[in-house]
Amino acid sequence: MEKIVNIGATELMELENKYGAHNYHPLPVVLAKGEGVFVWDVAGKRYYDFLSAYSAVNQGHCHPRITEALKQQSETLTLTSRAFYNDKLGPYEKYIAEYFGYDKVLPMNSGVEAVETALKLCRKWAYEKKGVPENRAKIIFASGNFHGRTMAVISASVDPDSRNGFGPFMPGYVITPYNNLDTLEEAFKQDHVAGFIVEPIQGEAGVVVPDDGYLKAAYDLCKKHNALFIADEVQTGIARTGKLLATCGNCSCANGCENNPEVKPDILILGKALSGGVFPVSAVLADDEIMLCIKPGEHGSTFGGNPLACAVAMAALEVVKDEKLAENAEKLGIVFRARMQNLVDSTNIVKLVRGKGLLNAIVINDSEDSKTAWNMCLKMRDNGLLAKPTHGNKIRFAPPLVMTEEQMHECCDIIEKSIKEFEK
Ligand code: IF1
Repeated sequence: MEKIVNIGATELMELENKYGAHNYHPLPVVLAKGEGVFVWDVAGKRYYDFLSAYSAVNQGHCHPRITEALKQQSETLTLTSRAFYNDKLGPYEKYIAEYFGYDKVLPMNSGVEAVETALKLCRKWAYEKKGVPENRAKIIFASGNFHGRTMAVISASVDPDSRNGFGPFMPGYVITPYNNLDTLEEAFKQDHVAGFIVEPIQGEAGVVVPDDGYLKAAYDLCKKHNALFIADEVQTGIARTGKLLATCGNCSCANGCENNPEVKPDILILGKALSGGVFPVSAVLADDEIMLCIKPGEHGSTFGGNPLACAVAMAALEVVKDEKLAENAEKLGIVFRARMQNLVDSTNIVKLVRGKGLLNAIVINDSEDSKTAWNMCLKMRDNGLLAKPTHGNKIRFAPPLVMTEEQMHECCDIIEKSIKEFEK
């Protein structure tokens, strides 16, 4: 077998195309290194990363404290399985449970596994505590959702790319419009509703921010109907939207916003930045009344709660607090949206900017099937900044949260210059 060394970008892209499944359509750039807010391609060209691996790299690429935890633990003990206890799991579980203000955590790996775990937990709670008759539990989803790629989760999708050709689908789901309390209330009138699962901001849908008060009112509806409010904060959580969690109230995160929540989800789902993007670490948090509905042998994962993940996740969460990343995301988000609003006001090519903290998107004044957003991303790449279009006419901007204000202005200059070339 031939060993491949030192080959260029074109050959590397051809290798992926020839030997990898065609389940993605990447922007043509081949990355070889990352540090903080920057990534470098194989030719050594530097870019600002405005995707952050879909918000997994909130702490910045290769954060030294996180990689140090990885190095140390990787030389000590990486995996025991849950057949035995390990010396990192308990301390990590205490740390993360207290960090987010819950009795218990159930550790998993990928985001979608944590979503599946939450759905199973919700059903189990409905049968054990709410008294729903066996196999009759219903879970309400919001239209436009993205919760991952497994069968149970795509069954709740309305996106044809996610669904078509993968049926039959999971029963027991109700899909209602996002950000609509009337239809949600209507959905709750059905029998045997176990819970409602929602993204506080819909990422994949193009960074759709619901009206103020929507989450609280949805939470209140859950309480009124004795159903669980499940927050998928895989993308919005861990400081991305300017607060530790997007469901938090307007408290100071560094001081523990769990004491003053806007909404305290009955089940909280976290992933992505829980490891700072080092490898898949996800978690489901809930209080005893719910979490203890799952008994030994009823759910699990070979890798969930492994000591390496525990060490990495603990370091990643410490960085978020110590470096005040929520506060920085809040501050820079205001700068970013003001700069983009200038662009909306001064050109005819950007329709609007929306988002919270450093989870933002612009909508291009062109149709969903146009190539404009894609071509803008190519132009930004040439100018040293990486972002990805979504749904044809939107561009998501989500840099690592360790950016400085000066860097943010430099980035906005790049975005402005690149986009202005497309003026009509
Ligand atoms: C891909 C989008 C982002 C998520 C929420 C669960 C998961 C995700 C709210 C599953 C994953 C991803 C996966 C990624 C693209 C990406 C994405 F564009 F599709 F919508 F982030 F914006 N809940 N989001 O956003 O987590 O199992 O992937 O760890 O390539 O599919 P996972």
